Amino acid sequence: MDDAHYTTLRAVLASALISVTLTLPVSGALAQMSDMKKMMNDSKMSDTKKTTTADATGTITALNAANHKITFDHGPIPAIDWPAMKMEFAVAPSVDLAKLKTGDKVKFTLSGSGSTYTVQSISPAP
Ligand SMILES: [Cu+2]
Repeated sequence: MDDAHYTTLRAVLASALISVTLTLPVSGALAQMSDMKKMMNDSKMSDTKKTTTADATGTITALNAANHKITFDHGPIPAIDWPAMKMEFAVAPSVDLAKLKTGDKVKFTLSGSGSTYTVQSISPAP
């Protein structure tokens, strides 16, 4: 083998080595990223698909008519695995907030998914 061929062979080997060392980690990272994207898409899709409805009881602690929101001090909601807490909800347009007042004890229905639930109905608690 003359010098020129040897040099060419070394250059080919070196570039092959470099491309192997560079390609492996990059393609590995890309595969991980696409896996993560797939997982994120899957969880997003299942979140939007899976709408849960739950009944609850609570006391109205605040009414926000301008934004059509209501705050309940509500009891545990086993259907969606929630402990008792005080929190604000968006209220469906069909619900008339004008009939309600702070301090009212009510039953209400939620529907939604993940941590985003909307109040679908409100009625006086017995
Ligand atoms: Cu809550």
